[in-house]
Amino acid sequence: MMDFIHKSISKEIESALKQAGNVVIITHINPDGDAIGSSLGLYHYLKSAGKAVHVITPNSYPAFLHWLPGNSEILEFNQAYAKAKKLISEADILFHLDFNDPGRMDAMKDHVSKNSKATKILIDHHPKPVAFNDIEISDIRASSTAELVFYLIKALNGKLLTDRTICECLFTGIMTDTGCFSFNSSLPSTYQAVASIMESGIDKDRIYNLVYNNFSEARMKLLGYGLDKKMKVINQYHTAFISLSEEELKKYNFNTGDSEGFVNFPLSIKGIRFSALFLEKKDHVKISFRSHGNFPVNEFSAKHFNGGGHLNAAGGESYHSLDDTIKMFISLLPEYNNWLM
Ligand SMILES: [Mn+2]
Repeated sequence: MMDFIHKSISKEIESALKQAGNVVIITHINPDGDAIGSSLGLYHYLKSAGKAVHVITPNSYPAFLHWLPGNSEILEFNQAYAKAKKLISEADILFHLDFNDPGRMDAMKDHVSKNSKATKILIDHHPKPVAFNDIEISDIRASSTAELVFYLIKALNGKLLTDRTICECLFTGIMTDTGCFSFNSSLPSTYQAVASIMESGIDKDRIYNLVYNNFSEARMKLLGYGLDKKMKVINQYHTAFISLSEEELKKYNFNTGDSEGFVNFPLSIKGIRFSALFLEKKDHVKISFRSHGNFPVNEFSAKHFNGGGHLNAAGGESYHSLDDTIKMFISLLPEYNNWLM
């Protein structure tokens, strides 16, 4: 069994919780399945433990996560600004879930740093967290933050892991952050957690359908268009990418989450080891990177595209035009020849 949660850490969290009345769980901007799943799993656990607890996200998240139990209780900072600010100011504990840098809180960052006296607890699996917490559970070996929350709950009060509501949320986090167990999922600990989660009686197939078979017709057509007309394969560098302009996204009635998973498709071409997706937004280009093997897309993104993330999955941003961004991307590839060959 992995020692994700050291005894001294769970003791510290236990005693912090004992003294706390108000707890707020914060996750990162553009929350994904792990951000929402881990936050709601912890939310339901803390509620069962008798805490006043709230989840706050910096902004909205895709509709395929809206079915999760507790979804309607989540506050979006940019929508419920006054209430969220008050809750953060009054919190005794702030949990920071699934991010390693306070900048990932976006506009909430300043409010948290100026107006919160809470004990700050990090639960995350991204590399090298910035020091902004009092207590840290940070482990890149974990498949997901949801897996770490599972082991934290197990250490605090494992009896509650029979709760189906908690387990549905944690399963969603693990499933989405591993691409249905296709990456970041080579350790027994992940399956030990999932085995225990299955004991709670969750309907895994229902969850899969709610998350993955829930797309609009327009999204499927955008994917088809992206693959057919907008994918470029650069065999020399084992690289492929898709780019979509603001106009193209508009034509397909683009909604948050519609491009989820697009970046993974080029990686299933034989020989392709590096994939990117460029989406033109109003004032920047949003970029996703994926790789097979050792090529560190988090370092690539941090160095050239204002981003970061995991070894094989990272995000980034560019403030150049879409065309210039792509030109820059292509021009960087020779530098990484040794990694990509
Ligand atoms: Mn995650």
